[in-house]
Amino acid sequence: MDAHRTARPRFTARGTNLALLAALLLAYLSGAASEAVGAPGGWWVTSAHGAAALLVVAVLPAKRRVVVRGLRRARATRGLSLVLAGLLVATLLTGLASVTGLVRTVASLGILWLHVAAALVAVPLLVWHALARPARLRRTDLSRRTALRAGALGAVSVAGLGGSELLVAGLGLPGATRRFTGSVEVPTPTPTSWLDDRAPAVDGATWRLRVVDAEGTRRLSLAELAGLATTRRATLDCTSGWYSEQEWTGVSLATLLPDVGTARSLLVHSATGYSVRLPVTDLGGLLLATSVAGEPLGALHGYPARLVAPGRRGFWWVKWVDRLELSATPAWWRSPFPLT
Ligand SMILES: Nc1nc2c(c(=O)[nH]1)N[C@H]1C(S)=C(S)[C@@H](COP(=O)(O)O)O[C@H]1N2
Ligand SMILES: [Mo]
Repeated sequence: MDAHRTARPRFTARGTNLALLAALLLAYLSGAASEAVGAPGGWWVTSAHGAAALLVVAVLPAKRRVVVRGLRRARATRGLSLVLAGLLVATLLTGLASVTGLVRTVASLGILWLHVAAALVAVPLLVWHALARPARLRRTDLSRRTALRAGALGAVSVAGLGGSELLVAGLGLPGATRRFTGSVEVPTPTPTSWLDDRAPAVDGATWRLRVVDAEGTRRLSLAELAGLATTRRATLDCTSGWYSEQEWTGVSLATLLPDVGTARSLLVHSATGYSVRLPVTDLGGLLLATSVAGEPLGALHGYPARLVAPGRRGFWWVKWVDRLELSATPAWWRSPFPLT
């Protein structure tokens, strides 16, 4: 028996594929979580996403060798694999463009919007690819050695992230001014709507807000709301990659709904059918705004009333609110992302 084995490469193809899969999983999970965080305390979530992206990059040279060998095999589905590779490279490049701030739009689409879009389109291909070319886990994969290697890679990517942030700041790149969510400041909010829901025509004189609590339903006019108004500074930060800090004037929901009783959540409903559900413990921080920067809300921004949810991402800031309803339903009943 030959005791001498040929020198093994630092990473086997199987090890490379598993490492890349693990890094991508981390990148996807932290990326999805990054879309949900809005309060500054969530900075570590977006930082983890940056570190996961660097992990992916660290595995790429090894993966390139696996790909070059794989392509020689001329499989019928090779085109699909190349499309997947293209989408993932596009995801990395748009991420890099966002971090450096060097490219902010492509064909008038925001760079973070493109980043998320490319990542999402890649998901079905990624699932197919991982199932069609399975790299099976072995017992020995869960060894101390793998754990040490993974830990070292993790430490290197966290250091790399710190280094890249310093570089972006040191070079004075435009990306240095982005918010911890990655969003870029705009002077006024950009009209943004899901599923193309549109401003309904509203006559401010006859419009009424329906407020539903344990006592029943009340109907409040714009004049009645104006009588209770206060002003607060808050940042609207859209997951498509822009943010704007403004003075919002409106009624605190704690004033509108002083007695929550046994209710657990508040449904904030739009005339368009869009809605979100928030925990009642949030009421004190929420505002039903009727003005922004001293002017009544524009039709595209929610006239006559919209939710202001400081510390939450833009999709919570329901526009064209027509009904506030306390209920016993738990707040998590709705997904953290708007699916309706
Ligand atoms: N009714 C309704 N409210 C909505 C939306 C929507 O599509 N419909 N989009 C949300 C999203 S994703 C964002 S970022 C903000 C954008 O507010 P703006 O249009 O005033 O900039 O509104 C939120 N409120
Ligand atoms: Mo948004």
